[in-house]
Amino acid sequence: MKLLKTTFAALMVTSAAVTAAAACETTLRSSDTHPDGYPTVEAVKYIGEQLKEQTGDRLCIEVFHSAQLGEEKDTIEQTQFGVIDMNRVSLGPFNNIIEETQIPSLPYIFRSVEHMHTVMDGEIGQQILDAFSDHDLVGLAFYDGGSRSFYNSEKPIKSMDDLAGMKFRVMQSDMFVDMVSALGANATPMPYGEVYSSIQTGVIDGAENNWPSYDSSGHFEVAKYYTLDQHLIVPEVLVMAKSSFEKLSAEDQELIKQIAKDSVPVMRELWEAREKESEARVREAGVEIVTDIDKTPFIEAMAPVYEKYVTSDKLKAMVEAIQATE
Ligand code: GTR
Repeated sequence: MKLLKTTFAALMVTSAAVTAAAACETTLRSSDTHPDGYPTVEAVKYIGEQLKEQTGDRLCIEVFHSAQLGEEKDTIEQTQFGVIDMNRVSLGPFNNIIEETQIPSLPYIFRSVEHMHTVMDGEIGQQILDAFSDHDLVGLAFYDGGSRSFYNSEKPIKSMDDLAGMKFRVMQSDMFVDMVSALGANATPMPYGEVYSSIQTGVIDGAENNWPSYDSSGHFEVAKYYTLDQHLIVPEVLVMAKSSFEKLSAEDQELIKQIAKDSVPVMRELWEAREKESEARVREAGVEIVTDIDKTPFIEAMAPVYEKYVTSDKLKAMVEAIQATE
C-alpha cells in the first residue's frame, strides 16, 4: 500500500516534470532527499544541463529535491521498478540489497576522504557500480558524503563509554544497527525526514551525519553536541533505472555515463566548499563540538561488524584491496 501511495505521488510529480521541461523530448526524473542547492542536487542538475545541451534538447533531467518523491528506501524501490528514472542516494540504504555496497560502508574502512576517492575512482569502485546491474539499476557515479559523526541532544560525547545506552538513528541498513550496538549504544533505523522530530520529542537522543547534512536538516538545532569520531566515510551514488536506461540509444547511454563521470569533480568542488560553509554556520549557532576524541577504541570495537558482514571470499578480497590501497 505504501509503495502504491508513493508510486502515485511519483506519477503526480511526473506531470509537473513534463510541464517544467516542456522543451525537451524526454525528461528523466531524478530523486534526491536534500534541498535545492545541496551539492548532490547541483551535481545532477549539472548532468541535466550538459545532457540538454549535448543532445540539442532531446534529453533533460528534472531533479526532485527535498524528498519530493519520497524517502531514500522507498525511492530506491521505485527506481528499481522504473517509476523514478534516476536517484542520488547514500550507499547505506543499499546495504541490505546489494552486498558489495556494504564494503565502502564499513566503519573506518577508509583512512581519509582521499583514500576513499582513490578506491572509488579505481577498480573496486567499478566493481561496485557493476553490481547494481543485477538489481534492475545502472550505477553511474559516486559522490562525496564527507565523514559521518555522532550528534545528540543530551551531552558532549568524549569517549566511547559516553555512548553507553544512548539511542541513535541510523540509515536503514542492518550493518549500521550493528555498528552502533558494537559501540554500546542502541540504534533505530528510520528515514531521514523523521529524524528532526524524533530528536525533538526524545524518541531518540541523536543521529549521525556529515557537516552539510547536520546543517541543512536543521538537526543541529535540536542536537547541539557533535563529536567528530568520523566512524563512516560512506560514498553516495547516482543510479539509473535499468528500464529507463535501456530505452535510450547506445550513444545516449554512453553520453549519460560520460557526463555522470564528468560531474564527479564538479560535485567534489561543491562539496568541499559546502562542508566549510556548513561547519561555520553550525559553529556560529553555538553547537558544542568535540574534536579531540581517541578513535582507537571505536576502531577496535568494529571487529565484530567486520566479522559479521565480510563473509565471502569476494568481500574479503575487496576489504584487503582497499586496505592495501595507498
Ligand atoms: C546524508 C546523505 C543522504 C541520506 C542522509 C541520511 O548524508 O547524503 O543521502 O542518506 O545522509 O542520513 O539518511
